[in-house]
Amino acid sequence: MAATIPKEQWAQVIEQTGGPVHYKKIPVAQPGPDEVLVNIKYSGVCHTDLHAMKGDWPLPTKIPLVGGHEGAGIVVARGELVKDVEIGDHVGIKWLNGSCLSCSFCQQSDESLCPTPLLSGYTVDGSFQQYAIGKAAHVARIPKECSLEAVSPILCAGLTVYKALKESGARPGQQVAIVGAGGGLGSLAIQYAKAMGLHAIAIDGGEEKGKMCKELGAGTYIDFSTSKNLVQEVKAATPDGFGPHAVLLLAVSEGPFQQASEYVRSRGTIVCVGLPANAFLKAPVFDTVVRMINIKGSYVGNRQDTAEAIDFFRRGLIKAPYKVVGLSQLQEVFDLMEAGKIAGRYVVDTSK
Ligand code: 8ID
Ligand code: ZN
Repeated sequence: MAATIPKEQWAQVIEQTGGPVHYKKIPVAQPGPDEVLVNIKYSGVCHTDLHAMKGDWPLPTKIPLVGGHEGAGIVVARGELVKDVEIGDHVGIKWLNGSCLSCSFCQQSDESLCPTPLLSGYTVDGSFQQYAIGKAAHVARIPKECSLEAVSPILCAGLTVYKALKESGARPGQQVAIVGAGGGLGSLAIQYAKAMGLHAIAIDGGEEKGKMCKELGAGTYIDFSTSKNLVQEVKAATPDGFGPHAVLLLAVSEGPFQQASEYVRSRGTIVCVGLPANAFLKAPVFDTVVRMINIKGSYVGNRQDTAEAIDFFRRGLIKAPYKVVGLSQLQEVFDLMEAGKIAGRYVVDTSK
């Protein structure tokens, strides 16, 4: 057992859908037989956390709710069935907190498709607190050489874009358009794309995000807020003018989901990742058929994808910018996020 586990802790609690978050003291939970208690040190703030607070999706959250699913910390207690996670291990609380491990999806390691998942910061309390519970089978294993603050955004943003790039089928040397490239997922997508030998065409709005995308390694930056002809510009950014082999849709607005089929290359793949509220996908059937366009979704990743995404980070291949603020400032981060003013990721420090 770790030296001291307090009875109470600081947390950010959503008391009603729509928000805001309340910074207050709540009890520390005890892990069940197959669970670990993690002293969360840092947690990235994902746009999903804002969707959860606002009630954007057709899936209700638990209320009251402690959000957060990019929590990096240290195991301080474990249930009696847990054998392969030790007290003192560095682990991550990710979106998929637990799954049944026995349905036909879990059996094939498609855990994110489990019909009875536990979702951190959504259906179970997540990482915007100092002590969070995770199912031992699902906590991400974090090597001790990784900085806990820098690795935290990998636990959702990094994992998700790494998986989406794999799902896109794009091969080294090919072009991938990243829509929403200046956000949390996008900034990491540029880095993973580069590490995987892909050329990134970054699309987002504003000069600050443009500068960041170029610094992260995007060959081209297209500003959707000023572009006169985005479709033309995306195609022109590919050597033969036929458009990118893949498109990662990470934006939190519906427009780009309708537009991607206009610039994706024939036989190319559009991967939907962003989850704007009440949004629908639309593409012309004619183009989809005669240009053999693939349109698919990608949803986080499994435990193996998690280990791989973290290993890219451990090897020093993934360096995306993040800003650290206190957990007490979470509402301010949500306000900036809502206004589209965050370039990269914010990480909250649970000690402040
Ligand atoms: O597993 C999944 N599929 C998964 C995992 C994690 C997150 C999905 N998500 C979802 C989130 O719920 C959210 O809907 O991905 C979306 C992006 O999350 P994020 O990266 O954490 O959000 P952000 O940091 O706010 O970045 C969004 C970016 O989109 C840009 C914004 O400027 C911002 O930089 N953007 C928008 I809004 N409209 C755009 C447009 N028309 C656009 N960029 C280009 N074109
Ligand atoms: Zn997330």
